Amino acid sequence: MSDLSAFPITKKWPAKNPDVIQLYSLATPNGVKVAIALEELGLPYEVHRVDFGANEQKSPEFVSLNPNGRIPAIIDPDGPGGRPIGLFESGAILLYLAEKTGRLIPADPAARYETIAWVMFQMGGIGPMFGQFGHFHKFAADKVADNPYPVERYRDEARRLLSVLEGRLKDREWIMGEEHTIADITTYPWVRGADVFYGGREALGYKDFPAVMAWLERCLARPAAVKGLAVPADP
Ligand SMILES: N[C@@H](CCC(=O)N[C@@H](CS)C(=O)NCC(=O)O)C(=O)O
Repeated sequence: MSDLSAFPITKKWPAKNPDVIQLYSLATPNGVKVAIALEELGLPYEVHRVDFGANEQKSPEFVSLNPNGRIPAIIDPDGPGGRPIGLFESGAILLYLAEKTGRLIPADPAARYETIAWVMFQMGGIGPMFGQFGHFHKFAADKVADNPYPVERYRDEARRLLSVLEGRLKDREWIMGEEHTIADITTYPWVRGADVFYGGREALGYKDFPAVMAWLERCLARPAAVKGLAVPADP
């Protein structure tokens, strides 16, 4: 049986099965990415719910694994060299899982780097900009009620990013063409989330991006998406 006692996070969230990947998460756009990838790969994992209501993501135990105090994070007991590894940042975790299994990323080196570029496009663009849009459009709407600038700025940037994605997807099934990859898995929870969590479908003009909408439907129809989007389940 694997010994994860070197990871203080396991004191707060004990591992029932320390031989499988430990996932610390919530069903947010960044959190579900890892669950979806694990479901796509059929890798066994144990999920630990990190309660934002109790600010658990900022607890010393959580921060010992991710100094940035944000979900998702993982421990893989079977990391490089057979030794346990802890990881944070959803993009890094997706890349790790893809490289560990040789799946969800093309084997061809040029296509592999292109996939990483699209993962970075989400991590540095879609995630942060959609997140700020959602903040001002929904969560802090009362604070900016007499100043339209923050919503307009992030709405316009989110729409610009959607138009980049539209161009990429108008003649492709998946972001990398025929292969469903971590580029898709990192991106679609955000396109879905801007609608489901922020109610942004109208403001972002989703109807103007038909290729993105068709791709989103294809992504959401995958069995791994159906399962992963509900991990961890609400208490
Ligand atoms: N770049 C990070 C962002 C992670 C992130 O922002 N997670 C959010 C949930 S989607 C979070 O933990 N928020 C809680 C907080 O900020 O305290 C990643 O992709 O892993």
